[in-house]
Amino acid sequence: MTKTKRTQVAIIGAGPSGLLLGALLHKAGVDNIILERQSADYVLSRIRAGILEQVTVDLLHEAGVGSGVENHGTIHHSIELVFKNERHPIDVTSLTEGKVVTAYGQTEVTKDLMQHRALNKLETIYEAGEVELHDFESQNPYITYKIGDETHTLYADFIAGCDGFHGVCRASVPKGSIKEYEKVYPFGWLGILADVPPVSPHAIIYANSDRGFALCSMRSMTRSRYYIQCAMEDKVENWSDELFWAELKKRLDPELASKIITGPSIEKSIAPLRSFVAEPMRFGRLFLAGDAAHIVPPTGAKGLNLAATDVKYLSTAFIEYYKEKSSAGIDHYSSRCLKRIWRAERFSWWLTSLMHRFPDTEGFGQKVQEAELDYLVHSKALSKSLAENYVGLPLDFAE
Ligand code: RFL
Ligand code: PHB
Repeated sequence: MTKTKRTQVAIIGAGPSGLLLGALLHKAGVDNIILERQSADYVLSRIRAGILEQVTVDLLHEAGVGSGVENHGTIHHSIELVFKNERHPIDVTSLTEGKVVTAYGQTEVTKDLMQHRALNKLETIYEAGEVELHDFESQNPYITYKIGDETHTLYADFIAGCDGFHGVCRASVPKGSIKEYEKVYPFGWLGILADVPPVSPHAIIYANSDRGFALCSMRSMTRSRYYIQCAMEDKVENWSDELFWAELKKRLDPELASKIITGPSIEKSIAPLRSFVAEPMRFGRLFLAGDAAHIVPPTGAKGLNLAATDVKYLSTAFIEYYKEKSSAGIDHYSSRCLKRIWRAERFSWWLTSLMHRFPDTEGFGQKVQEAELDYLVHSKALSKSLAENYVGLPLDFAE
């Protein structure tokens, strides 16, 4: 038997993009249903982002889910760069006239948004299989999906593709209608999460060393997140906790290395590094948002923040459509987002290129990186450029 439902905006994907879009639309009285392939527990088990720009924190407040980040987030006023075995603080706040970033995990953001959805009795259909999009170039798009063996149909005015890089939405667009730009980096990040105090609770540390990149981050005062650059084909099984901690310490300056508190990992995973943009982000009544449309390498912490600004523009466009009967926001959605996305793509590519060891440049590449880092920490102009991109360019920057 086929079961049918109807909503104003059908959202595919219950990651941060889909959940935040759902919350912003609900606040404005726009009806929405989320279809998610995985279970809620699985979505929460993926350990990803940790650093939120002020724009993202403001959006969480706007959506009515700001109390978690307000009460449990940690404000960062600076970052530190390590190279040639020395630490160099960059005072981000003074370089940006008062701006900060907040350390607060994507897992917590997702949990807060899920709780808000449950509290407001908003429908999220988890474990929806074989999601297929139909007729999104027409006025009457719909989605079919399976729950167990049963096929269901969801009719909607619009479909929001918030289903990440490997989702079904971008893949449903005819090849001739979409252009994809991609760069795959020849290494990955091996990350671990451990219940130990962070070595640097008030600044993320980005380290360039001749053994490769390392990053010291945190989730709270008792939970740390560390990453090291690894070979693309490396496997988690090759890295015991002991090996990981030893390698991390070798990539930091000796004083910092001596302060690292080690402990058993509670999660360990390898992420590939990629830059990717799909253009445009609208196809009739289908709109892509977040990782479904673009990927940045995690250096610079832009992925989740970009997803949040896509969703801000998309929710505003839909709300304008329903409240003011205007399709101006919808028509400008793609070009508005892409301007900001390419700026973040540039920044993430630049910081990735500056901080990692590339197999084809060997000693020369390392020396050039060190010269640029030396220039960066001694030049107010370059430090300011790093700082203003790190905290996030304003939403109306050069619009
Ligand atoms: P997500 O989080 O991938 O969610 C997409 C959801 O869609 C579901 N889905 C489907 N549902 C129904 N039908 C289908 N056919 C479906 N196919 C997929 C998936 O199950 C999933 O639940 O995308 P979204 O919402 O756009 O969010 C994007 C962010 O997750 C991502 O950009 C960030 O995690 C990137 N990122 C970081 N971003 C930051 O802003 N700051 C950071 O500090 C930061 N650190 C990181 C990161 C990403 C990392 N990895 C693992 C790539 C650190 C790492 C290591
Ligand atoms: C993280 O905490 O996971 C994190 C922080 C900064 C980055 C990337 C990831 O640039």
